[in-house]
Amino acid sequence: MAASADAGRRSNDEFIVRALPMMHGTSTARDDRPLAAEVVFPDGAGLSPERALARLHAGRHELRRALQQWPVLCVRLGAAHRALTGPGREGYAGGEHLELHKIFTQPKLREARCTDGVVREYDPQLCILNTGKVDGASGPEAVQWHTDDTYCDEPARFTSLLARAVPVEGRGSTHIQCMHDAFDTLAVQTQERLRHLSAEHVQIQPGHVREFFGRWPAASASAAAGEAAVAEIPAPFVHSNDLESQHITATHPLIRAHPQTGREALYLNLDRMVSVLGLDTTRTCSSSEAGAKEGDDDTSEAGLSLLSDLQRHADEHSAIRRYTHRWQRGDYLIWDNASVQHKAAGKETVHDGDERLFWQLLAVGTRPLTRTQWEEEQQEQQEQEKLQQ
Ligand SMILES: O=C(O)CCC(=O)C(=O)O
Repeated sequence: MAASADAGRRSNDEFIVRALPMMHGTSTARDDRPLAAEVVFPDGAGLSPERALARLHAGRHELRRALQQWPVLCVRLGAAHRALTGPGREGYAGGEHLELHKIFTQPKLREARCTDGVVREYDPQLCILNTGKVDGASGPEAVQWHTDDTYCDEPARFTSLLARAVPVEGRGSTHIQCMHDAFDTLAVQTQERLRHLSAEHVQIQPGHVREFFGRWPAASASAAAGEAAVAEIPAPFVHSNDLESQHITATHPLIRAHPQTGREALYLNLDRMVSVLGLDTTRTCSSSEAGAKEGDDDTSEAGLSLLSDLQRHADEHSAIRRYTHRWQRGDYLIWDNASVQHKAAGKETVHDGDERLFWQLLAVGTRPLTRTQWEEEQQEQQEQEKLQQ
């Protein structure tokens, strides 16, 4: 399949990949490329779902390259998705989502510590989450900036959402921002100090009880499908209210190198981070962007205040690129968790009675590395390759 292209737009006979406009932050010194692109079918309205998937599958190498170029990619399935998930096909399993996800990446099994204390992985068919439901009483979840799956040792490289129901007129958007820009716009001395810090992430913050297991069948598109799904959940996964004692934890650098390019990014998820490690050895970590103060006795509080300041820096700096995704039903949106943070626009952007429902899948990732570790790993790989020649 021949692909012809310029920097912002690539096309072949079967689909077109083109850049999407950003909302803010188009003028960073290092990088002003758009964050997001969309994949559209020139003859979309009449396309069958099978044909759409076959085309994407045939163009998978081009699509994977596009995902390296843009950290956010949206496939506009439109009518093809409606046909796939219309009457009689609204079941829980989400096979089409999984099929699409595999065109781009390798699905990651979700991990949880179960009621018997053992950490287990889920079958991908069972790890499709319904997220972002709006029923008038509750707003969309995830309204603060975050990165997914950070409590795992090897957090998900990508997250994808398939939009099954969306509010009309673009309400209930998802915001995405570039964490390479967030790093680049810090003072050089602050960057250097942060390179020596790491943070502890927990699945469940003390005091939070999340109903993981109860959530998916309850929010499933049809009650019958939900019940069938419950019946399929293996016994150890049965929901427990005692999740606080069952959390998974991981420690990751505050500044991570992108696994492919090595480019550094701020790695923040205030929803899961509970402490900063290494602060006492970098006591001069003070600046307007990084608030831990020299001589601060309480490193725990100083750590949390540092994290808040860094997040505020990411949220407020005008040179940080941001993209707002205005959902259309049938959108498959995939983003690179090593490059961006995301959040739901929030309740104020939706109306009572709006429906907003996504399936979510994760992708296999690797342990986040500092730039130094990344360079060492690259060197080792090159030496291995030389030995094998
Ligand atoms: O509902 C949204 O817009 C965002 C969902 C989200 O945060 C997630 O899938 O991790």
